[in-house]
Amino acid sequence: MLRPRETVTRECKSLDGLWRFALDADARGRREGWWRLPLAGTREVPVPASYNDVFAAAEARDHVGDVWYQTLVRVPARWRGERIVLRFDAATHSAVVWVGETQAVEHEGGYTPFEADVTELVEPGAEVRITAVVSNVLTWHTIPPGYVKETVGGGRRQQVFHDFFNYAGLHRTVWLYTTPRSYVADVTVVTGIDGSTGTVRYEVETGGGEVDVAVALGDAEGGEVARATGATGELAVDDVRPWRPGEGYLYDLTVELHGQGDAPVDTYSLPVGIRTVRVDGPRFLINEEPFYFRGFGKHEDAAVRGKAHDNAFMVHDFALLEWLGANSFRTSHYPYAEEVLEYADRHGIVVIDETAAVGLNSGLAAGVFGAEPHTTFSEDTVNAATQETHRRAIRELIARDKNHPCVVLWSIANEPESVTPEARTYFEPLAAEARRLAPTRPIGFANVMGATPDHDVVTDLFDVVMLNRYYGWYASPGDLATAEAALEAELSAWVAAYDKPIVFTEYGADTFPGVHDVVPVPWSEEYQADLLAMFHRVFDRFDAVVGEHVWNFADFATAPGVMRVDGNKKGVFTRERRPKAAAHLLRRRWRGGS
Ligand code: GCB
Repeated sequence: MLRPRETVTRECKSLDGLWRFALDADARGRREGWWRLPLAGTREVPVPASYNDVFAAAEARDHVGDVWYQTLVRVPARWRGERIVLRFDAATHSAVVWVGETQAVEHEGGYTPFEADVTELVEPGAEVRITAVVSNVLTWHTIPPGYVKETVGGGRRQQVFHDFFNYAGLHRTVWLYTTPRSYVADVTVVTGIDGSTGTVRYEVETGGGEVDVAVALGDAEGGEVARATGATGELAVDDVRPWRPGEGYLYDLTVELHGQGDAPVDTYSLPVGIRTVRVDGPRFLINEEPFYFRGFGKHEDAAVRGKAHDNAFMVHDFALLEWLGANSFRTSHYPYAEEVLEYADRHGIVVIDETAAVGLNSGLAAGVFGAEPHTTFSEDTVNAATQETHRRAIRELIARDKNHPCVVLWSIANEPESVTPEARTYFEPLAAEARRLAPTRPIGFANVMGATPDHDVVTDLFDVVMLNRYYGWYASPGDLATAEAALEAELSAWVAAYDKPIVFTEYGADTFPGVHDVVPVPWSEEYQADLLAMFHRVFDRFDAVVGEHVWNFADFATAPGVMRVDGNKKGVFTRERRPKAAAHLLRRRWRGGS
């Protein structure tokens, strides 16, 4: 799915700003047709933002169900004759959208975009009312899953099976944009390198009528390096300058559609990084060179705005990654804003791109998150309908992110149950689907503690072993000697069982900033640093370990619970991005190479 871009034939109008807003605790709006009139009440909400923390009210923070967003927008008169599209970059977790009185689009899945051709629903020059009802409800059939509990106090509570706050709302930009009536509908590129020659295989999908396709590839200085005609083809680039970690060199693929006249009917322009990715035994190769992941599992999370995309936080987070000497991160536990991937493309930061499939694990759900005891995979819990949603989530992730050079590995789930025959039945077709859709990138999933090679039944379906391990924290807290021995033993078992690269996608310890001790006491800043150093000692003993992603980059909000003090404190930075002692340890390791 193409990101909206301004070109000579296209215009984009962001609808970000303050929208009218209403909580709908009694679920009346859909019945009463709230889209037909201006929303009642005086509340306004910023877009993009999670709505939960912007109002000083528990009814907003803990709301379960529908909320309503509404705005009035004037469609530019000069858009007459154009195709007009309304696009939501994200609505968490599901939405129905009306343009005026007409339902235009609905979508499920809180972290991927959706759009509708609204040409027939708007009048250039006139104002139009756009209304969206957004639900934060998670069920057994959503990704991520959850369920709603009726409480004895009479309220409704959202039970989640994951360790981050269930922020909701319009988290990313809403756009109105134009294309000509005949338009570039999609572009897919696959790049290769052979000696000093780069290749860009491309495929252009068009909509709206018979047109001829022409493509041209320009370098970063604006010079043309290759051109071709036809909806599919391959471009060769002499003396290619590859995209590589630390150097986000991008070419620009301009796609033009031609009709009768001289001027192009439509033009779209796509940044392209030429690079290869491949797994070879235990090595992870980018441009045929071994790559070692240094970085974090992150979250889209900040005070007040919750999960909304924010350019200031984005640039600052990337600056902190650079300060540390990190070269990569994982979009734990959902697809991040497209702005983030584009930034990573331009700056040569490597990304493990994850779906929102977190919480498919009854052990954790009941043990850690207080859910009722249940079986993960069953008719009544995670079932064929959930699997279908999950399949769609994989498709939408790949459709959105397939052209980003920064993405080198798809993670199709975080810590699912992976030790039962049902898990294999569930994951076999999903892994196959990811491979079918994106055969040029390796695939993986983040394996949960306890799913050791003697119990796990799905790792053979994947290319990379991704381990989330909490030795020294959830296992043997305060005893790093025992933790080190256990980690080393488990790692030896993985190396013996699989000839695949191993990336530690999580390891870490909750740390309350400002707590210090002279002996290794959990929650102190010294303990976090000692624990990370212990993991690093063990990693360095194994060639198959090709990456270390600390959990987490920064402290983040979670549901309240006895395991969490004002959120998860495993950040190397606080939620405000102040470094804990461990940040300096990582900087020494990652910048100094020691
Ligand atoms: C995990 C999860 C992550 C949690 C983390 C923790 O294994 O993948 O979402 O936040 O552990 O801190 O417990």
